[in-house]
Amino acid sequence: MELLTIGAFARAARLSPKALRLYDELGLLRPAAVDGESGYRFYDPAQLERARLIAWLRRLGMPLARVRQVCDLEPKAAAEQVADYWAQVVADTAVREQLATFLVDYLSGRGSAVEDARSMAGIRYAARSESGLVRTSNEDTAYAGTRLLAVADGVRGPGGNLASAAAIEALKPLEAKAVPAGDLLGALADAVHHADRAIQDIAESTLSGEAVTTLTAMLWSGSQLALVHIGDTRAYLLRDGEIFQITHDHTYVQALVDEGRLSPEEAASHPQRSLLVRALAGRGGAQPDLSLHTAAAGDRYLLCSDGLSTVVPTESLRAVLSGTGGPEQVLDELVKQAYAAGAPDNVACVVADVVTL
Ligand SMILES: [Mn+2]
Repeated sequence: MELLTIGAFARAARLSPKALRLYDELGLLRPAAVDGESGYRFYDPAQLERARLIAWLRRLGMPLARVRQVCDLEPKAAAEQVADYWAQVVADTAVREQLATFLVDYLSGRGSAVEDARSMAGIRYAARSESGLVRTSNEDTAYAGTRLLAVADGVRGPGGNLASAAAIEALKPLEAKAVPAGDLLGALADAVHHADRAIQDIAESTLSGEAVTTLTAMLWSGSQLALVHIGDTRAYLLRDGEIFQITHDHTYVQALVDEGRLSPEEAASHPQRSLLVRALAGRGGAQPDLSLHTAAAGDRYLLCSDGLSTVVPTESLRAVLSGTGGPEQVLDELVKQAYAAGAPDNVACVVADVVTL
């Protein structure tokens, strides 16, 4: 067996001798032999594969302790470990991305507080939840108050209606006193955590052990509004005659659309379209989307359950929201259109207008 010097081995592995010395010190890759007098390290060419694997895992950002584990595994188990590690990185990055977005919004919104106070004074709002024409029970809950708007769609089953009601109950304490703009997202995130705990209690009291709900809610502080969203309930903004969906459905079909494997039209009629990939299910670790928005006088917001958005096309929503009537009249018209389309599911909606006094 011909041993390689550290320099030759480093060149063959496309690593620096410094990296190899580090791997030796960390116990990741011991030289095959060390000269007793000079201390020179020698390597077996058969060690190249392990050296390269260590280098790749380090480039991936994997911590040393985990690199050591992976290197000692059979290829198949090692592949699973790398996949697990990467899934964790992606999840962590998504959380950090939200935090970064929040900080950018928050810091850029700071200077305009005085102007905001002039341009916006409050909201006018209305909320409604109806069973629809087919369902005999209503698992949807809708709520609107001076600072809080929310809809929740409980997944069918014994705990569904309790879960949607509990999710919104957990948010209501936020109405009691004004939350400073800088605390909006934190306050909402805490409330969602409480909601998840309450849903856990409900789940434990049902026969199936399950209680699941979506939640889409807004909390206001002056012209700043924080949006929390999990599941397939939605929030829309009508601004200057245009409609924007400002939430992203956490559904299996939306994920397929995002990956380019399904068109939005195909998704709309897909048999699995209501399958949720994220929801509040009382299992801890819920991952709602959180975002901060700046409202302007004249904005109109709609929060709704899929019982509305599935049967009334977005263009029709835009047309109704563009009407000159107040929130109650808009709700009348939205519900009317859902019923005209057969109202196969429960319908919950909240409409809020941003007004100057
Ligand atoms: Mn529904």
